Amino acid sequence: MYHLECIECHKKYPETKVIYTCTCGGLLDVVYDYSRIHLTKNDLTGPLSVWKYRALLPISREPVSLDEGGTPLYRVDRIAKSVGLKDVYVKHEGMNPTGSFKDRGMTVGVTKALELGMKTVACASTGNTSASLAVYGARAGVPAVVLLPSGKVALGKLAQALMHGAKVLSIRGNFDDALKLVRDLCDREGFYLLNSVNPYRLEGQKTIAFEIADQLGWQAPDRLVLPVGNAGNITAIYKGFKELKNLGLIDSVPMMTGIQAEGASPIVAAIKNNAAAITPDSHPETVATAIRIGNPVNSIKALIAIRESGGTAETVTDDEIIRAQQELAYLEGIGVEPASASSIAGLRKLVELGVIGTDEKVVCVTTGHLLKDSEHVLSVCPKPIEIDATIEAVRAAVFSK
Ligand code: AN7
Repeated sequence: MYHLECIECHKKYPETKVIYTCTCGGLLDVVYDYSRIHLTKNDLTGPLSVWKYRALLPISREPVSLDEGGTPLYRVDRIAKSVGLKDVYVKHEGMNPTGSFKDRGMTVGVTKALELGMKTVACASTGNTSASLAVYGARAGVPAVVLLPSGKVALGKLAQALMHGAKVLSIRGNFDDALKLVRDLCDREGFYLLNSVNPYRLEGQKTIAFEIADQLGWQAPDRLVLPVGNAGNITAIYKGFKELKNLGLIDSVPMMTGIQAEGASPIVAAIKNNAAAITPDSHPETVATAIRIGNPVNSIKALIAIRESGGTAETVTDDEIIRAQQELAYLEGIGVEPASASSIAGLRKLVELGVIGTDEKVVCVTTGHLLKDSEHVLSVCPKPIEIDATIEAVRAAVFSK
């Protein structure tokens, strides 16, 4: 029903082969025989979840699952008004079991690890991938090894990786260094690599597209806006929408619009310079530590997704990210981590620049939950007002300016 295929030289590999990139160095895709997949809207009734779309997932065994997916799509009229649009939605991926979209990839990826008979799973991570891998490793009963950039991982994410029993290694280097090391480690030790270079992980993440179309009544929005780090998610979501279009379930694919932090923006630079490939950034820096990535492994796929769909890419500053995070929190009651807020910051900037038209229906993906990074919250919000335990002090404080 499916195989792995290089996006550069189109060499094919059987789905039973443990391989992450082609012998030519190209990225791999999972390619299905779509002529054998007959899926209609009537087959897709019932509650949302990753495994609702099983006909389009490369797994035959019982999944390792914690009921991932099924995240809310909120209409956000106050944000829409604030940025000058009419039709804006937030797909809040922070509502997944571990608080980020990574769970969609991990339920598929860790299940694939079991199918392939792998004994240990591993990843490098800016935080969320490690939290998710630790949790799904625990659920599967398979040991997990995670490599993190020392001192640059939000505490909530680190806490998850530790509590769920992963072997946590803190690397004196950045995410890009950690990814290089874990790829080497997996090659040497036969561990299963679950970074987004693994095409099976992206298969899980493409279900974000399926759910959005499903929630909008089998329609694609005009535009999808999301944060970009290692560029797996933008690639995966684009593939998801394309598959729905191939199957005749939707008529169009949204303009894929990637947002990066100004201090870590190689994909935006490549789009603006019309370059065939990115120039890696050796010193990425941003308050949004989740996307503090200078050499995105899926950049070639992401450039294709953005260009083919007629989308774009834009940077936002750390201050713009924090403002967007606060706005989403107090205007709409949606709590997201800084990286996720970059989608809202990017939306505002692209409307101001006239790139996003005022009649567009836009979905912003918020990738991770507010509670992932509470240290950051305490550093940008006013402190609690500490007072004596008397009603006079309470009343004075309540009405203080
Ligand atoms: C909240 O956890 O790369 O462009 O190692 O945690 O698919 O990489 C996290 C990425 C956006 C970027 N938002 O997604 C990791 C990691 C949040 C994230 C991204 C991440 P990709």
